[in-house]
Amino acid sequence: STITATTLELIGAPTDIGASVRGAGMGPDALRVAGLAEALAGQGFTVLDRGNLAGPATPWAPPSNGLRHLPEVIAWNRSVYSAVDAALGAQHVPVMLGGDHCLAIGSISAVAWHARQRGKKLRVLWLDAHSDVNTETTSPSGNLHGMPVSCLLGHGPADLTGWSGEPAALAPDAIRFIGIRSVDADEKKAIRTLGLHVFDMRHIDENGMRTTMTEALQDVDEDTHLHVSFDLDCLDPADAPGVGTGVRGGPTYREMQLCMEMIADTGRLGSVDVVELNPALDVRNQTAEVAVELIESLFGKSTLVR
Ligand code: B3U
Ligand code: MN
Ligand code: MN
Repeated sequence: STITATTLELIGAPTDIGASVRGAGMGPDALRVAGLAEALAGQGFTVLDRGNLAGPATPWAPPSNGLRHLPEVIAWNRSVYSAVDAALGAQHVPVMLGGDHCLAIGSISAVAWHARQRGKKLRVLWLDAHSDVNTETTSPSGNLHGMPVSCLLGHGPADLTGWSGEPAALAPDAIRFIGIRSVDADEKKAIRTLGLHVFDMRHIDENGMRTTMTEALQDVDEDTHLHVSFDLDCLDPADAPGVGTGVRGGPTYREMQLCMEMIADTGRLGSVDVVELNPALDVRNQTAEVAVELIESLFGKSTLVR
């Protein structure tokens, strides 16, 4: 697999600016404490830990015009965009350590720009309990971590769309949602209207993770840049309690391991987000440790021989 010759860049984005619960800003360091860099280096990768990006503090202000902390969310995403852009420009694989999921706007916008430059098709796997496809008019909370998909599809606030150089960073059929089980009423409408490909928990329960991932990875080929946006609340809270908005009934540790292994098997993984880890709510850093083990599998630990 081509991935073995790869340099990985860990990019910390320590903020809870788009979240509904505080604490995700401690995510990058919790992943470091759990040994992420050492684990990946142990797999034979060159790992560059770029440290943590800087950005504005979280004011914890109420929403304004349906959006909380919009200027600060823009500032953090600008930093994420330039760090991910630089990593991809150096032919490295960026691993953005959140932070909350609003940061995927900057991350995936940079990925979309580079994929287009390289003449690659982009496939995004959105591993999440939530569909994150609210807008400022539909969001029940105003929290931007519930809106990144809309922004990437070109339907968010003007200041958070168009960053990839196109009106939409993603076409609706470039994204696959896995593990979804908490969708607001207006999000359901958006999913139907846009024709988004959602593999929800019922689908996984009825068909199993193996079939689900075979479907989600269909048409991924040598011309595909694969991006994984891993919201840790995708996992069942029994395995991953350290998240701000856990939802019962998610994939188990074992199911998620298979999900990651099947992604690794494609050999097309080009960029990753690891978001919504909330150490303030975790139990002895267990969720960070689970995340490290799953990321090891995502980068091929169980299958590559060296
Ligand atoms: N859909 C709700 C809840 C939510 C979305 N993402 C997370 N929570 N983590 C919202 O606020 O948009
Ligand atoms: Mn999310
Ligand atoms: Mn979520």
